[in-house]
This record gives sequence, C-alpha cells and structure tokens, in this order.
Amino acid sequence: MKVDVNLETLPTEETFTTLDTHTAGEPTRILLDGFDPSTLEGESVRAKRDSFADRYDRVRELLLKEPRGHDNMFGAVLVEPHADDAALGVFFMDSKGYLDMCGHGTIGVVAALVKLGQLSSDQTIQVETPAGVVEAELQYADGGVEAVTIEMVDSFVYETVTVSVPFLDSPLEVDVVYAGNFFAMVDCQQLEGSLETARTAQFVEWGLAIREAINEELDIVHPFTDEQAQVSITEIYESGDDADRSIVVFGNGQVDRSPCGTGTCAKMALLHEAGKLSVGEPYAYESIIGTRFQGRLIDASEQNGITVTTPTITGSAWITGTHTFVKEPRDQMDGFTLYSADE
Ligand code: PYC
Repeated sequence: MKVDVNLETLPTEETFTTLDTHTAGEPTRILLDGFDPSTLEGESVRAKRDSFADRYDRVRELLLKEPRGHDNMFGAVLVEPHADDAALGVFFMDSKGYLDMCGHGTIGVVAALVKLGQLSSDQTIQVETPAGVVEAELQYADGGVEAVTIEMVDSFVYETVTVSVPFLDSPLEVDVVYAGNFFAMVDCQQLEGSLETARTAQFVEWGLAIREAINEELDIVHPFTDEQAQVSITEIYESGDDADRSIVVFGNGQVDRSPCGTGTCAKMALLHEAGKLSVGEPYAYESIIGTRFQGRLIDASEQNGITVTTPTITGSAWITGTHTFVKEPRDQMDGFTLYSADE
C-alpha cells in the first residue's frame, strides 16, 4: 500500500526539523528549525548555549531522548556567530546536558552544510563554538567532501591525580586533560583486561564512576580563563600496533562511536607531555567500534608553565537523513531515559 504522508494535515503542538549525520559512526542530530534563535540572549555562542539551556532544555530532551531519539544520540544547534570571520556558530548537546566542544559534531556539521550547499565550499571555514573558534579545512574527492580537518582548541594536561573508585581495590591514576572539554584519562593497563566491545556496559559503569570520583576530588579552574569546570568525559585508552584505541564515556552513560575529536586531542596532549608524540607526527586513533580519526599536533608552546598543544583531527562524516519531528497536542511525552547508568 502506498501511503501519502503530509504532516501539515496533523494538528501539532510543535515541529522540529533536523539534519542528521554520522561521523565515524557517531550521530549528530543538527537542529535546523523549531525554536526562535532570536530569543537566545548573549553575545557569544557560549552565552547563547547557556540561554538555550535555560529556556529550551526540553527541546534537547525531546530530540535526543526516547521516543524520538535514544540514549546515545548527540545533538548540535546552529546559531549566528559573533566572532569575527566565523561563518557559523554551533553548540553541542548530549543525553545529560551540554558540552563546550565536540570534534565529531563539528566535522558532521561542516561536512553536511557544505555538501548541501549551505556553507561556502571555501577551503577553510571558521566555526565559533562555546570553547572558542576552530578552523575547518575541507578535503574533496570525486567532486564531493571526503574529509574535514579541524584545527581544534588548544589542549593541555591539567593535573594527574590518584583516586579511589568503587570497582578497584587499588587507587587509580587519572590524568585530567583539557581539550575543549575536561577529560579523565585512564590507561586501561590499570584495569583488568583490554578494551573489548563486548565489555562496553562495564566500561560505561567504570567511566561514570571515574568521572564522579574526579569531580568529587578536584576543584577544576581553567588556568587561562579562570572559569570553574568539571570533568565531563572519561576516556579509557590502550596502545595498539598501528593505532591506539579508546572508549569514551560521557553524558548519562553514552559511548562515543567515533574516536572522539576532543578525546583524540586530549590523548595527543598527554602523549606530548610524556615525550611520546612530537609536533607534526601523525597519530591514528581508533574508536571502540574500530573507526578512526587521524590526529596531528601542529604546535606546542609553554604558557604560564603549562605545555599547550594545538591539535588537528581529520575525519569523514555522512548525511543519514532529515527528520521532521512533531509533538501532537495530546502527546504527553517530551523525552525519557529508560535507564541511566549515571545514578
Ligand atoms: O568528538 O569531541 C567529540 C565528542 C565529544 C563527545 C562526543 N564526541
């Protein structure tokens, strides 16, 4: 039976349009329409993100959680930029709230908008994010966007701490690293076994417990902005023969299917600090599902006694579709989580 669907015939309370992509397997649901961006207050993408969180958090819940989304959905919201030369402003949201920066999401947004002719196909595009302005460089093949390289925000190792976690008898050494978000970085050698996909549920539980332990232990103040912060992401990593590998846990216990753009930058900052990665050296990083980003440090400098690295990541993103989401007037369901590991 052929069915002709016209949502305009439906009495709806609200309608949201999204453009969906995946970057190395990780989704980005890009909100195109459904709220009035002119109601967002502030003179930066960061301030607008905070204003959206105050006024429209239920839009995040509606689009990312069940029944319209799922626990591992990730979102991006497009806004007008404020920074000089930025072509676009974007902020990021997950199952718990909002992140300051996202590499896979930026690759997804830029690739999709260029492919659809909504952004100029200039070789480089500046994007304003809550963590600062990043620069995207496009690579083309067969007339289409094949990959995007992002010059990410400067990264550094913040502190190394030893914490007790409920699932281990011995204390755990954790490197807290800033790469646009604050990460808790853990070498898998301190844990039992290796990073197998079949153990994902266990790593989610451990990742959240590590994040909680660090946030209880440390009062983080960003050394260059003086802003208070918290660890939002745990990255458990191991070495590999031709690429290192990690599992990245964030939000309410969601797992990045991509190698995590900011996570790749955090790992490169850590390796550089340990004298194991030089500026210019290529660094391949693999996700828990085996997809890869190509990383590279393009600069390193000393600032106020801190080694600051400037990273790039390269990855590919693909459009998976567009959605028109509606909420019928008598539908009570905004968004729900069946089970959150983060409790
Ligand atoms: O790619 O930076 C990233 C990211 C952060 C959380 C999920 N992906």
